[in-house]
Amino acid sequence: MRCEISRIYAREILDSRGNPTIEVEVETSSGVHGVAAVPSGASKGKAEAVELRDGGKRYHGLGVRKAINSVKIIETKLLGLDVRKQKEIDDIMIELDGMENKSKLGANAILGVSLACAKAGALSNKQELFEYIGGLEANMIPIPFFNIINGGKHAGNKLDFQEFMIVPIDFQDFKEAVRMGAEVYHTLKGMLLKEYGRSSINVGDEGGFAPPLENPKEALDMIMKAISEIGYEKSIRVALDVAASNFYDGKENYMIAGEAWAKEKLFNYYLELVEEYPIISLEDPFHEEDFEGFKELTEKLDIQIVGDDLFVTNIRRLKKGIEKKAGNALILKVNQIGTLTEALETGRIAMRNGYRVQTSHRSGETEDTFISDLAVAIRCGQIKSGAPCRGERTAKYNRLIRIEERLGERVKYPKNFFK
Ligand code: 2PG
Ligand code: MG
Repeated sequence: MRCEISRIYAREILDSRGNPTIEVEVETSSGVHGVAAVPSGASKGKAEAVELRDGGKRYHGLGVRKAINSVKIIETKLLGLDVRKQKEIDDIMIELDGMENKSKLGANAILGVSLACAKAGALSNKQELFEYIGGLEANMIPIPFFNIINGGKHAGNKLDFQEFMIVPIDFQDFKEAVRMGAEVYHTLKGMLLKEYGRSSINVGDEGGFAPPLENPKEALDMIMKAISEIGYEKSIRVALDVAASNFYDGKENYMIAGEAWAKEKLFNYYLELVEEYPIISLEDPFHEEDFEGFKELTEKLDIQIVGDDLFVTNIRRLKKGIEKKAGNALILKVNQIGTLTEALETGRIAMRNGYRVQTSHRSGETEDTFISDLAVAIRCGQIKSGAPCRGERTAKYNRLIRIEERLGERVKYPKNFFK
């Protein structure tokens, strides 16, 4: 099949928050179309690659017409290239942009093209996307991290911690993990309704409930109650994304429920939480420049400590973290860095250095399910894609159900990741 890129074009579509985002189509000479839509974060790391937005009145400044224009510029450089030459394609775009943070053409424009090329490449080869990226080894279904209570920048409540997740660690197959997640989600819904009334079952950006709570322990208690009500104490654990940069005052304190907490107080609070609740993973426990804080907590606790804003899927920042022994896991978000090639390389470096990798969505998502295939392709064993609710979140989990079916006998599950 002829695989030369014959056309690249982009359009403005809406993301799950109702903000515009870019969708890119890559067409090849044999008529194959690869389509990819780009997600967008709300609690972004400062060192993330930059999204190009229009400014002005249209869409409150969030329009992506400038990024669409960038795609036109990119098209002129990529026409005629074999769409399967992913690294070459990504390198051309990196060079064309020329900025460390991709602010010239926009990481949203670049990523859209990068992912759409990968999809067109897979279609050209008549392969599933996960096989195309990961080869025959791509057979591990990730453990889902369901974010069932939302706080921080993802909700209108007073919870400072951003994500309260449940993690099925003991399941027969992915379908069952999804069922367990959904059952706890609905049990929790009933309990919140009873305890806090109707307003407590409103949902946040990632489909989790946003109850009128302030204290992280209250949220965890509700989750534990729901887990035990349904009898899953043995097979479900909990995980937090604190997203601490969002309530760091920029000097020395963390503002929690209106009070200034020194770092030591927060540190000790984590020890207490891990003691009291079956927490297996803590993401962004300290602000994004506190490599030292991550290191101390990783030394102290025998659980997964994940760097999100800390590493921003950036090779340079990850290497610094590895050197400083900060954290023991990387969140992998393709739009934090802007090309598939770089994201894969960051993931590889993490794994090579004994760090775990968790593939992740953004709070502003689309129906695109690229990350489901990516998680399987790199065999990272973990994915977080929000609650088992809302189309843009369930799209990812549903794609994994289909991939699992497709893999048949070849399917593998991560063993002994979490106890
Ligand atoms: C996070 C993400 C995704 P956002 O902090 O991990 O859950 O949030 O996309 O808003 O950065
Ligand atoms: Mg995070």
